[in-house]
Amino acid sequence: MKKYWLVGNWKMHGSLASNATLLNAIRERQPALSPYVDMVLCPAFPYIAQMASLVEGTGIQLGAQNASDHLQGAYTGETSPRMLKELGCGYVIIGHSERRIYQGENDGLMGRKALAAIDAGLIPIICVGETAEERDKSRTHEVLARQLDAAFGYIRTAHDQVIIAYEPIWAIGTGIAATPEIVQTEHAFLRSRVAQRDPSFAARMPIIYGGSVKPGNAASLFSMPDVDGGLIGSAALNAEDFVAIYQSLV
Ligand code: G2H
Repeated sequence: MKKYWLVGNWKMHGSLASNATLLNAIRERQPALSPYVDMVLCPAFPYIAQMASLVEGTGIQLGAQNASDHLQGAYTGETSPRMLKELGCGYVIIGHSERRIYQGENDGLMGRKALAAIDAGLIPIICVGETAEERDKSRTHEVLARQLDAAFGYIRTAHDQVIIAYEPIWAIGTGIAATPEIVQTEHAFLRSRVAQRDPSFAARMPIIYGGSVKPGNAASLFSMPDVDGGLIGSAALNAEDFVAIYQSLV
């Protein structure tokens, strides 16, 4: 059976109390997880330790929303991927468009962060995606290729593991998801681009979709052959919606 990843990106939401409530509600609705669908929750940094203890023994995995491109040193305010690993994270989101837009992160930094994450033993979830303007100007593939190539300048396909998240910026938090056909086209493009470097790595590389995934559109998006799961934002903050999306994969 095909394996999927369902990643909840909680962004800058939550509190000690609401995190516990949300996790309990998810577990009540989905007490047992499928071996074919990895559920990963990515809370804000201050709650990583809290969530690590709450998910222990549940099968739910933990990820962070960002990490430094360094493993340690004089980098005030930064968080090392090694620290995240020590706290129980298995994954880290790298290069989310909200970090590119609001924190000025660029392709080169994204590549270095992906490498540091890998070196710390984390699986980077590398986000790529075009703006509405870039799509309108037929520049989508140029942009995706540039973002992907920057990251793969650092990734050693012989032994590293990464997940690519296709997140078209025009679909993020807008309520308007990309159509399944657009998602399939772009995922196939991303896979073919990586195949130019290493065909067997590309064939096994998970590519997940993010951008306004909801219970109503999840099944059709996930039915596409090159879609290996989802990166869920606002719907991940609602247990009923998140579990409904999970159940569309099992
Ligand atoms: C895209 C996604 C999660 P949303 O950012 O990364 O958020 O599902 O709210 O569009």
